[in-house]
Amino acid sequence: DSELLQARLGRRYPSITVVDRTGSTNADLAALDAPDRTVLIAREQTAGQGRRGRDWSSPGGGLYLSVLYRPGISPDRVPWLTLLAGVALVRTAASFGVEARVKWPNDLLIGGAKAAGVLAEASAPGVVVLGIGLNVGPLPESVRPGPGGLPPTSLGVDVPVLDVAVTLLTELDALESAWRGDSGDPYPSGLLAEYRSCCATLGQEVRVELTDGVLVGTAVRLDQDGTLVVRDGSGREHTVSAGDVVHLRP
Ligand code: BT5
Repeated sequence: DSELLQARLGRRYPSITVVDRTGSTNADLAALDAPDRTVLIAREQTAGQGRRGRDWSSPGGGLYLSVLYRPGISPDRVPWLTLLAGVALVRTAASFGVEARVKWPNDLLIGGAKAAGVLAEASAPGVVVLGIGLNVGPLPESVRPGPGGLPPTSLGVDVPVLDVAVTLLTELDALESAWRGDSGDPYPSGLLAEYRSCCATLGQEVRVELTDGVLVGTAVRLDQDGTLVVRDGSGREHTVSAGDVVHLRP
């Protein structure tokens, strides 16, 4: 499998490993001193991680993929990797005939339910591990939302998981190379426009759980650095870089 994928993706990714099962592809890559764009794919995870200590259910039939990037991504640009992955996921779903949108910052929504999640972690200075979990085939009963979570769904296509991986890695490469390329443009305006067009959060009334309270308002735009700008009832604008966003009108 690994060699087949390597052949299909050429030199875009120097090292691609496919395993049947592991704990967490993000944790595995973070523990390696691996070169830029090393890819690890698992067909199943036993300890899949979501954000903030949450779990990612990872039964067989889904795609669990991590890419290690180094060096040259400054910490303030890391949030963009999450947004890039969201756009790559929307493009991938579209290529299999499925219309999907992104709930800011990291959930892939199909019909209002969550089909994929993204976890970008700075594992060492200058090293970022980008993890993507995507439900591909029929969803087992064991996949359940956590407290307050979105209902889960799946791409729902009868396609080999590794074919989906090839499309996703190809889209990710196209987006990430353009973004990280030597144009020196700190503001990826084309990407911002594409993100806007596939973002389900913008224009919505949202409720945001912040560490120091709750913010209710309208998600009006994304800043150039990828943060969400929410306008509250009194017209004041707040930037939200972390925190859990809930759509009030699904
Ligand atoms: C995420 O966290 O959405 C990030 C998920 C990243 C998973 C990938 S798989 C490859 C790599 N290796 C890892 O160990 N992780 C990455 P968050 O936004 O915190 O969402 C977690 C919540 O999503 C859970 O609390 C559940 O409510 C829900 N959930 C868990 N598993 C799910 C699934 N398979 N499908 C849909 N929703 C799920």
